[in-house]
Amino acid sequence: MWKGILGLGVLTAVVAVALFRWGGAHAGVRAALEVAQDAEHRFGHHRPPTKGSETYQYAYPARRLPAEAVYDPTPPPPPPRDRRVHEYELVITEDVVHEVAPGVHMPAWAFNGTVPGPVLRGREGDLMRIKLINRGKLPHTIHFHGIHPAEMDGVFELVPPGGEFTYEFVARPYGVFPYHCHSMPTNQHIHNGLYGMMIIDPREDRPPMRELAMVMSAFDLDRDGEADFYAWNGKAFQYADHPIELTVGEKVRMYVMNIFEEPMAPHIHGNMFHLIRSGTSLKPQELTDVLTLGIAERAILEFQYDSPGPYMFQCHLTEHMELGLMGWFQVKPKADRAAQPASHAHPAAGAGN
Ligand SMILES: [Cu+2]
Repeated sequence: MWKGILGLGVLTAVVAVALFRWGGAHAGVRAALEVAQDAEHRFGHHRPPTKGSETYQYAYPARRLPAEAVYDPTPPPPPPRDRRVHEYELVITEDVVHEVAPGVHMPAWAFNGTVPGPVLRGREGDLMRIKLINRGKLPHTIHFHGIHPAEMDGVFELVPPGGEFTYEFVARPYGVFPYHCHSMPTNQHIHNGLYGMMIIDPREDRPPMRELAMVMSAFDLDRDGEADFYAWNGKAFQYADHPIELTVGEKVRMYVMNIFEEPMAPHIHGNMFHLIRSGTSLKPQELTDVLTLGIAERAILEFQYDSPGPYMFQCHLTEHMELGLMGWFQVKPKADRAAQPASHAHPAAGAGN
């Protein structure tokens, strides 16, 4: 009987302790809630607006960039292997009206009229011959990253207004490289839009994939030292307005580059990518879903989606994302693609491409 009384006592004590603890925890939660409610009450109406939101707030889908204004993310294909010289002409103008976000225009300086400039492509060991024509009012240059002689470095040899200069160098090594103006003040020349991506392929092509070239940058419209818009390929939200269509199982190779003076963190949703830093290797170094790129850093991301639907790709710095550095991959089921030629016969189908 004593055992029974003792057991009941122990049980009562355990229940009492548990009840006390539960009550204590509950009181703790209540206290925390009260603090939070108090803070909400005192500061809730005085939260600072998201930076840049007075200039522009994205409201999908009320405002859209016209389809024809979207920067085509498809780079030129790898050049034929028997073409040993890769020639480009880049014309700088300073009076380009650049639609940096739907309905928001800014005066830009541009290579061939677009921000970023065109993607240049060559092959390791081949000659790159790039003619710069300066149609602006200021001296400009082109500085390429990669290995080349000092006189082709595009820093000291300013090209005057109305002038021309042809840069020649043997493309090496293979990888992904920025090119940009290097006139002083350089941050102004770059920030105004004078930058682009150069892809140098290895002698043996990488495995064929759907390719995307994506430059990350930002725009400070009111010149207060804070960027107002961040963008993939020069236009905030353009791939949100016009998602990039992919297909389930389609292998994708995305070349990414950061040309702004803040870190960028490219991130794809619902997936992982094989990472090749700087594009200077044939083998991925890592499987991940986010990467930090310092200024002028770049990489190749390779991935494929296994299930259909919309997936965001963004800069993981939330302010960058909210001010434009986001977009969507619209991943279609495989069947869509297979069914298309039969159900929507295209006039050009069978024309040899
Ligand atoms: Cu310049």
